[in-house]
Amino acid sequence: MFCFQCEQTASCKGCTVKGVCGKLPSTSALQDEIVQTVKEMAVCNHALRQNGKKDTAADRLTLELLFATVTNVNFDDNRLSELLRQAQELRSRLQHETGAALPPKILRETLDEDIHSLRELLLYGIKGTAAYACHALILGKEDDAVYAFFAKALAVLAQNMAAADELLALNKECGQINFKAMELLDAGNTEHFGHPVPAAVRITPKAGKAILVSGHDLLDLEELLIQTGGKGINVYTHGEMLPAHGYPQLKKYPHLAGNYGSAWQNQEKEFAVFPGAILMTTNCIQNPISYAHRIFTTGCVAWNGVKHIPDRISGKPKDFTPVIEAALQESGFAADEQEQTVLTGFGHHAVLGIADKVIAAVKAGKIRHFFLIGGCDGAKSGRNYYTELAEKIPQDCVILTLACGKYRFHKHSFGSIDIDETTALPRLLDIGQCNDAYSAIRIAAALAEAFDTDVNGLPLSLILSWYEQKAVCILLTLLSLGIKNIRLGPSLPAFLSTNILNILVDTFGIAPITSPDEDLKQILG
Ligand code: SF4
Ligand code: SF3
Repeated sequence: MFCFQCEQTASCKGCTVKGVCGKLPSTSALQDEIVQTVKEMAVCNHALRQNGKKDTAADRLTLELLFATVTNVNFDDNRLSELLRQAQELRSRLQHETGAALPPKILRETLDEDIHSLRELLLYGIKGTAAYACHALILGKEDDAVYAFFAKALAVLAQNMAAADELLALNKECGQINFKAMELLDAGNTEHFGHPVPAAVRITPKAGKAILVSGHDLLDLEELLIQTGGKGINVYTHGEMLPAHGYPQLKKYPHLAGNYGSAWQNQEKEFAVFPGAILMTTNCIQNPISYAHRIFTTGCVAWNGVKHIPDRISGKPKDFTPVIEAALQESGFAADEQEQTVLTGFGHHAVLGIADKVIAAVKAGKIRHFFLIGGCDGAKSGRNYYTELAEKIPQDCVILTLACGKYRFHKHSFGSIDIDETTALPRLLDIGQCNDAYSAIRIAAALAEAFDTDVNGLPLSLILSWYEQKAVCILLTLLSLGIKNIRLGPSLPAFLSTNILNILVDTFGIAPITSPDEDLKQILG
């Protein structure tokens, strides 16, 4: 096997024996075959589109297939084999309909290093975008521009013809399309669950039976909340599900009791002692050795041998009865722990609602600088940088967070800034999940307009931590918007060649993180 699509890849080069994530060679081979078949499907799909036709089944299956190959999503060879079978069937049908010729498979070893680097950057950007588009589709939002780009770009990747310029342009377009996908998801989430409002979220357990819900899928959470109503079960969020507490249509459930644990890489320890059932709605899942009997997967996420809750049929809710029964069989929490809370819910609607006050505070010198510390968490020790940085940021600066990297420091007390006589602005504002990078961009664009500048002219620094392919597509979006001087860590992607990295540094000023003191000195002077 060979895989170097995520930040924890072995020796910062590539996983060749077994994935650091736990991916087995058999799983890796199935995922490679799925990606190859998706590219071949795209050759036919693109040909079909050039003839003015479309195939909705192919467009939608493309999202699902790619999402299944994202890091920490699907480790179940049986489910992957079934997905591969569906992909092959669809490819054959499309090939028959279009008469498109399938190009020979490209061998990695035969590619120029820089071309390979740009192709992988594009593929991972597309995978991340597919994940967001998949979430949006679940909420009834889709856009043909996304599907048309996937067909075009994946058809290019099926062949070894594109030069560096074309691949660079496609990477930029991928960033733009991912913005569209995140916008669709934002519309799906906010139309369905309301605009997030600032909310204090309990992070200590309450006495009683318990279900822990992880991942990004808010509709799964809502259906579970409805089905657990009146059953004496408290529902807790985990990881990327934390921002759910800000949505009016989710926070209204009294048994949405709080948030438990921290980021994904600590789950083996934290899930082992959680006294209830666990539901994984998306990545990141790890090997559930000691709690396999009480963890469930649903949607795109799967683990060999773990019970999977089937998809909705004809719009009917999923049936979470097995999760509820498992929770009732476990002991639950014996007693209430003393209440502690963290804040979330600072999406674009909430922040822009007080934009005038924030702008006035910046002009009056009460807020010196904004730091967006966004992105994924992971197991590497270098990630302590983000904790130290957050702690060292001066008191007159505001920290914005999104995605699961915030678990390193969001329980610390950062205080607030009195921006006028009546408003104390918390110094740490959690915007939401990784896909809420859309919200961060909306906030930055509105501030830029108010200050009559562009985002690069704002007192704002983006300090990102990456782990998997969703972070790659967000990075492409930021670059496609012309955002410069992003600091990236904890290590740079293994799939970027020296030359491609140099292009990113020269064009966009991307810089690796150094030390919190050094970076703060450079940013604040
Ligand atoms: Fe290795 Fe990451 Fe690929 Fe898993 S997803 S096999 S850890 S590079
Ligand atoms: Fe985290 Fe997996 Fe990326 Fe959505 S849950 S941010 S790593």
